[in-house]
Amino acid sequence: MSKKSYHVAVVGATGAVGLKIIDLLEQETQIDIKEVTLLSSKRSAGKTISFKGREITIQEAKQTSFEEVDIAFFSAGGEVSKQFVSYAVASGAVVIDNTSEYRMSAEVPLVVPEVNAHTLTEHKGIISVPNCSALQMVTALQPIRKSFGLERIIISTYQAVSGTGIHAIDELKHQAMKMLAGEEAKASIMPAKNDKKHYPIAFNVLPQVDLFTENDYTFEEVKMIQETKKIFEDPNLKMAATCVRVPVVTGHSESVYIELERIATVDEIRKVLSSAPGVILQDSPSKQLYPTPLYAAGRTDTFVGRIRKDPDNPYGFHLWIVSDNLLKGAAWNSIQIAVTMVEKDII
Ligand code: NAP
Ligand code: 3JN
Repeated sequence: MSKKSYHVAVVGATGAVGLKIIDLLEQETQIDIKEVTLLSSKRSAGKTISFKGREITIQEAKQTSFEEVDIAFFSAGGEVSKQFVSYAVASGAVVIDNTSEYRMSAEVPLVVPEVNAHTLTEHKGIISVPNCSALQMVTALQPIRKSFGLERIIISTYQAVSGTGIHAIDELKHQAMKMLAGEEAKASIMPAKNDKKHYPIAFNVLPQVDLFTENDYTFEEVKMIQETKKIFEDPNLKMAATCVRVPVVTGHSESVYIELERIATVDEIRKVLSSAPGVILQDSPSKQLYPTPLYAAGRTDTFVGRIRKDPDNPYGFHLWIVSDNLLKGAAWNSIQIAVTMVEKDII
């Protein structure tokens, strides 16, 4: 059988996620890429990005950009997906969308390959990539859930600024330099680009990721809860989230409390995690071994440590989960989806 080759498009090619997708596509050996189309807004059209030794000119995304495209990666925000995804699908492309635009649609698989690759066969042209904070959490919890059942999750996140995009990284660095020089640090992005007030993120911690919803949870918290229930196919799962922004460039960290359905020991949990796909156990208090975002940044796995039994609940455990929010949290998960679909011959 002759190997298929694919025309791939990246929408949001100049962004924090898009640039990682391009990096990973360059290294990818499972997908035979015959052509790459790089798309952005008018602002970046005409600039070039190097791909496998060729300079590729970025084009402004248009309804007609997807003719002949087989796989289209979208990471340019929900509005851009809303504007162009239907045209990409109508042109025959499979869309792998990093935005929240279609995640909760019943006909759109919301996929983390380590957890629910089986749902890919149900796709109707669009596959959604979950929110990064939900994504790394479900990757780490799936093996525990499979072995011991899962009743409840209570999570607090410590999210890196790159989750807000390339300009937020610049804001953190700029503020840090200003503050170290004893100058005033202006804030114009954090905690949420479209909110009324902005606070410095350098040398600070902000208990707000995205805008607030009507019930005082933020959209990030709501997305985490809804998406986790969809991925685990468990509407009865009890879950609450507090999402917090910290002055870290890359790598989201999460303090996670879980209540299991069956009693387990810490050693049993370590054992299931040590052989779980996409998970690396880093849990040895006597050696001060635990995951940190600086270590996780640039790696595609999800790291788990600080596993402890709850002192008051025999079904309760505490964990610390860290992953690169731009890789497993977005770009790497997108590539894994494409590779899985190529392997299953459904693309
Ligand atoms: P970013 O660094 O700000 O990049 C935004 C990208 O979108 C840039 O390439 C920008 O192009 C492009 N863009 C903006 N307006 C556009 C338009 N009208 N038409 C075409 N392209 C346009 O943001 P990011 O961090 O990469 O994130 C982008 C999106 O990905 C987010 O809004 C979110 O929906 C999604 N995301 C998902 C996750 C996840 O959890 N899975 C994580 C991060 C991000 P220009 O250079 O022309 O401005
Ligand atoms: O802030 C973070 O750390 C993750 C941000 C994700 C994000 C940012 C803007 C828009 C999303 C997302 O993927 O949930 C969206 C979106 O809703 O598309």
